[in-house]
Amino acid sequence: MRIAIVGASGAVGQEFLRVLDEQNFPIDELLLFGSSRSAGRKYTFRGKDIVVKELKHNDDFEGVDIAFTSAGAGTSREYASTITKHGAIMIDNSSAFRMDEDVPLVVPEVNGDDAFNTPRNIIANPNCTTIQMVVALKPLNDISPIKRVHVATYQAASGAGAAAMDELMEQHAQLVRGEEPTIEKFAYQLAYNVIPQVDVFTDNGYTKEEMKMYNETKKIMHAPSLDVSATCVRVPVMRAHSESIWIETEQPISIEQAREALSNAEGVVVLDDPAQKKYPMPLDIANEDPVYVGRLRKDLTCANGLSFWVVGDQIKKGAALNAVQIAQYMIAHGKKF
Ligand code: 2RA
Repeated sequence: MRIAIVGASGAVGQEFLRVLDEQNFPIDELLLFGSSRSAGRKYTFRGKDIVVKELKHNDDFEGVDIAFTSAGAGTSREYASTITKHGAIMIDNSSAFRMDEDVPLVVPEVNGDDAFNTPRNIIANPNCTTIQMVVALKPLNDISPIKRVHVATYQAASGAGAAAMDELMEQHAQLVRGEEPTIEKFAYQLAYNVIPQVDVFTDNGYTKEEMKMYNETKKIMHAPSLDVSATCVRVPVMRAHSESIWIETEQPISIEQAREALSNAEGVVVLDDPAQKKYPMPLDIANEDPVYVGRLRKDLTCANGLSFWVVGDQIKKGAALNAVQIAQYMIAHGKKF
């Protein structure tokens, strides 16, 4: 297969290189694209050096089977037709097309079959916070439909990209040296702080990040009446997002039922032994593939309520890995590239 990565120098682009290799993805030729700034950089994949080409409106995507794109919504919008016009499937990590009716929004463990309905040759990869949440919601929703979700996120610097991760490290170093911290990527100093804002505010008082969780969950789970109220918070963690989730289901679900369903669910690992102080934490889950669930308990405020804690690597399952798994799902279910 001929595979392209667009945005190859970014945090997610670099993760694509690692994940494609780890997953032993079948690749005859890998093409890397980026902005004029990253064009000319060289990355090694399976022992071969590949030079990043500048993304341009030309025929570079002729013969490409799948293009994994992660270069921002503006770039995705501008280059979608250039990328797909010769038949390539574009699996896009940006927010550009997620809510378009003719673009499927896919998490393979939840709605993998939607990936086969691609009138525009585009498949959207959901936002990282939504991906890890719906992977955990699906097995519970299969027992009894979820009526509503409350969620508070604890989002790592990685969600804002490689430069944001550098900024967090640099802030710590600057503070230790007694210097003023550099603040460019976040609204405030993130080191030794938490910031209750991810992305910009919308008119209803929620941020765009919070509204992504609201809208994307409905689309992925085919549940237009499933409402999600989210508070998204940036925390001084390098990599892997955490989420505290409360759900209300139509029928009560016992802890035993929930634990069994989550333990058997694809892509989920239950790590939940309070007596042994065992629960998932971002420091341990960074670089892991599955979504981890712990702190499973009844919600004391709601007869049909459950509460639990979910941690997933934002760059992996929240971005590159989910996109690669979409392609793997399609291949496993008969798609010929
Ligand atoms: C963040 N959700 O964590 C974003 C990245 N897609 O900032």
